[in-house]
Amino acid sequence: DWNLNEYKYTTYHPMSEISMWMEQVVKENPGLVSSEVYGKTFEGKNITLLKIGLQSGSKKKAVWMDCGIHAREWIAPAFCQWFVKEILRTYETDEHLNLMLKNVDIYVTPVLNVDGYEVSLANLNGLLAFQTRLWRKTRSKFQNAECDCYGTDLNRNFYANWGTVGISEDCCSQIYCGPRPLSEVEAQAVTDFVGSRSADILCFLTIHSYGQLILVPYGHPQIAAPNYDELVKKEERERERKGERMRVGLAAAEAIKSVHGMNYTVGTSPDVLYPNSGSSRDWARLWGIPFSFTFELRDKGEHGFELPEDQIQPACEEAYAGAHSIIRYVHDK
Ligand code: ING
Ligand code: ZN
Repeated sequence: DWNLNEYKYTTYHPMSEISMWMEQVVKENPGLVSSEVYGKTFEGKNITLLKIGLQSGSKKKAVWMDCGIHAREWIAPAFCQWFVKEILRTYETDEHLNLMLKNVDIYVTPVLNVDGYEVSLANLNGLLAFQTRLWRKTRSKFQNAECDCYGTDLNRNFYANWGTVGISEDCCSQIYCGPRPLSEVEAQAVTDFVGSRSADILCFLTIHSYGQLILVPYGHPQIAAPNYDELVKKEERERERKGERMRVGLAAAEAIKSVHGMNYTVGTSPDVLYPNSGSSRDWARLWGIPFSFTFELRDKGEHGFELPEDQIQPACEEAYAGAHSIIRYVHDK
């Protein structure tokens, strides 16, 4: 027997501990937190989310956050846990947060790519070769595929200009987009859950590392979905560059900076780095969710994916401020 006060948020945890943590969060916070298994991974493991919200008479809106879509980005699952912990710590005294939890349910998936995360984490116990620490993709392997490599890049596998730019068709590549859109059950699970509730979802936040970025749609330089008018696209692209989503992102970056002085860059991925297609962020936006952002947490490359544990706390503190700023905006709007 243990209680949540004993959980250490400033170390990285294997999936078994994160699962126990989720169970305990639900157990210690009945009426505020529930959990739901909304899919299974390729290897048949549960994909679990926590739903955080207070009972209220009215019909509720929702906010989505997923972490750990890429296996090696350990700070992301650590952040999802921190984010939940902070809400639990403050919701009774923070009046505005309390109000938000009456109007909005927050869905948090601490680890989406469970199979990949376990491969990357297994290195902790010295079970696997060093290289697996930097595993990124899922662990899928398709029968009759003429390929010896495992895994698809989940963030290239969504139904958003799938297979067009910033991808590889080589199944050994880190950015392999998969044999078809939604070939990955993990991407399908998010698509089903979010897609069926999209009318209620105010914002979609997907958490990665590293780079200290807040990315707005779209990752595709010229959105080219079927039936999508070219002129509308061009105008929409311009609007995205200057518009409300950019301003909300910039406000989040300001909030982040105010915590530990760290600079986050805001923009579309083609503007900030390079274009990509098939991301969950683009899919959510195309599906009609008004606000959709990718966070790339610390750092800017010094440690990269192997962010030291002594940076978990400051990285999470500032990212909490950024996420809170966005959620507050979409709620108050
Ligand atoms: N980055 C994301 C990726 O899927 C991204 C998002 C795309 C960033 C394109 C910049 C440019 O590649 C990571 N770190 O996974
Ligand atoms: Zn990533």
